[in-house]
Amino acid sequence: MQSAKNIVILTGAGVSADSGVATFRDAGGIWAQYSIEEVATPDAFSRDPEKVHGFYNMRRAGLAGVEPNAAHFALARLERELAARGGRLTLVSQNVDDLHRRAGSENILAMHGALAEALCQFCRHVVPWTEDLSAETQCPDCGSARGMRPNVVWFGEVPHHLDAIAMALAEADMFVAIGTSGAVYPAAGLVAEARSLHIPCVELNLEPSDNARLFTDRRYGKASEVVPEWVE
Ligand code: BJW
Repeated sequence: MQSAKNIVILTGAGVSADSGVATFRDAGGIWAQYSIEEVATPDAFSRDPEKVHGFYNMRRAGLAGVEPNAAHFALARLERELAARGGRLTLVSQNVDDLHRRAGSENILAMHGALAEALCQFCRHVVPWTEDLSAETQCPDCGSARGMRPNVVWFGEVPHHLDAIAMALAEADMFVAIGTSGAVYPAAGLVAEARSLHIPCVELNLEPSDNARLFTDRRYGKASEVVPEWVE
């Protein structure tokens, strides 16, 4: 790590677990309590927008009570240290919480969107959003009703910033995945892309992910402990 200058770090729900944010696929995680088909697809939203809004309103409200943990702060510190020695950290986050930003990270590519933003399906305007959404919410830009949705990426939708992620990876001399199960593509495919570029690939997780065998270095434990240790 000390010799790397351009690092791409992919984060998943596990990096926020020690802040009290639920993960998706761990025992008791979000997908054990809610059906993906009922809350996290465009079809679900067309069928029953109030149910989908209820799911995301609950999670958005929950963000007000959580704080970044030592892993988020360590990554923000690493970004500043790399910048000071002429390098760059690109933080590719699958998380829709805003804990990386609140910890001080700046170069964040939020590939699955943001809970604290709303998207108008008619005019594609994205606005910061901290209140509840409902099927009646009007777009503050075009005035349309019934078109506002959480600005998150559902199954079957194309994640954000894919070109920027590919460019950052092409210039990286190290790839790191933190707290992600490796179950969801295209994020789960980044380690294979990184390996094809012959750069070191590090997994930091509570336990081996689905992709663990693809990494050249692995460290297991809670993100709030393992990440600061790795950054030191
Ligand atoms: C800790 C810890 C601690 C715990 N410390 N660690 C068949 C094959 C291949 C692909 C597909 C396929 N069928 C369908 C697809 C595509 C589909 C997909 O991948 N499906 C799979 C299920 C198979 N993907 C898509 O649809 C994506 N779009 C797409 O493919 O578009 C086509 C396209 C792509 C590219 C170019 C052109 C076209 C979109 C995926 C959208 C995912 N959306 C969600 C919801 C976001 C909104 C919301 O929050 O509700 O994103 S699903 C959910 O999973 C969320 C997460 O970002 C994502 C990944 O989850 P994550 O972060 O890995 O969490 P967990 O819970 O899975 O894992 C937690 C990890 O933390 C674990 O490893 C724990 O061990 C660890 N952990 N505590 C450290 N304290």
